[in-house]
Amino acid sequence: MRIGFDEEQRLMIQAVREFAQGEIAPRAQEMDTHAMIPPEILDGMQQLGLFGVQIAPEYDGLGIDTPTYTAIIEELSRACAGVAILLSVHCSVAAYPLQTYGSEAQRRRFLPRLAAGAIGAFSLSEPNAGSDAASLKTSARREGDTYLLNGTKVFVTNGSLADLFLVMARTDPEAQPAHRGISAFLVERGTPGLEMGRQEEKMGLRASDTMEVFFSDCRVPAANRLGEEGQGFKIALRSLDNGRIGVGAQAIGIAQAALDEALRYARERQQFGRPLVHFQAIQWKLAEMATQIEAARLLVRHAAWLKDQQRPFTGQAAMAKLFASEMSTRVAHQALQIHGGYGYMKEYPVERYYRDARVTEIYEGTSEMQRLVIGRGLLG
Ligand code: COS
Repeated sequence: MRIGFDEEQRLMIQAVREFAQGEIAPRAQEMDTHAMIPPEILDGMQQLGLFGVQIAPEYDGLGIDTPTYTAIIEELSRACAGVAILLSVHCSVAAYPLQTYGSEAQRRRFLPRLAAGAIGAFSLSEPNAGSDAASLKTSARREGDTYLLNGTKVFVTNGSLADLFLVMARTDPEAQPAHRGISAFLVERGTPGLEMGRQEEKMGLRASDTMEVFFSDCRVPAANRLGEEGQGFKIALRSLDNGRIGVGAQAIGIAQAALDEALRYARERQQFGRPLVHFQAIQWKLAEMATQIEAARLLVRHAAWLKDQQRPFTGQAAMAKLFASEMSTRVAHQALQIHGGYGYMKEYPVERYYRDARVTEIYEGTSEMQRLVIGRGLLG
């Protein structure tokens, strides 16, 4: 595996860093308070080509490699983890499965739109199907050259903004095992019967929108089925493998921001007549945080590299996501501790990093599910 980036990759990452620090970071607190991402930020992302960052050039994307993509997600996340997950979901679990499993006609129809800034979403979880995703109940009944979708999806990231939803629904209720009865569909915003439910009020990651989505006799053309009937669960799991690389990168960005703030604060804050950084107890905390971040970064980049080499990456993506997310929570915890009482106040950003980090241990597969995937890999 090559570590480091060439000139072109570095320039792209630098451009995203400048945008993230110049335009996103100053508004991160406001986005957290008001639970929204201002349209100017989405416009800026569009101008940088970020919505097409991993889409192949023949479909109007930038076709950027996955390690560089992880660095981009990290830079966005350092500024605002909610903006980072908007892009990660769009790229990893919407555009990627479309590019990987879509017919040429589907790719030509949808990918240039996604590359130009139409936003993608992924709808798998249901009120009673979370970790046990194969037990989902949303149905897709074939009627002529259409399918009729009925059911409820929850925790849909980008729900209120998305133009295209990748939806997993059951086409064969009798299939054994049950996952072989699940198929994947591309559902466009505006399709009658696709309705938005409530916007979730979250502890963290508040800039990112998380919606309930209802399908009530939602008629979708058969031409919008992604892959074969019964292939939907595999498409979902493969998309999540990819998504876990993005969430790992997001977790690293949050941790890096927490470390940056802890370092800045520890240099300024004087106690017992000296800046905090002069105390070895604080230096050790900072050293531990930096080491953990670096380890997570290498795991994420390695999983990304394996994916680009067309080699199996399920286990490595699970390891990267598991380690990076738990690391991010620990690092944000220590950054808050270094801030003492001020860390608990809204005036400083560390309390936001602490809230934002926590969900990375939960979504796109909990830490327990990552351990299960890794364990199964070990057992063959
Ligand atoms: N990529 C593609 N296919 C995969 C896969 C992967 N990473 N992992 C498993 N599969 C296939 C298997 O080969 C199997 O297919 P066949 O029966 O045709 O051989 C099928 O998927 C089912 O595999 P398995 O029996 O291992 O599935 P389980 O129901 O036991 O579930 C876990 C496996 C728990 C790992 C899976 O359900 C999971 O990842 N759950 C978490 C879901 C999640 O992340 N939810 C959050 C979503 S964010 S909206």
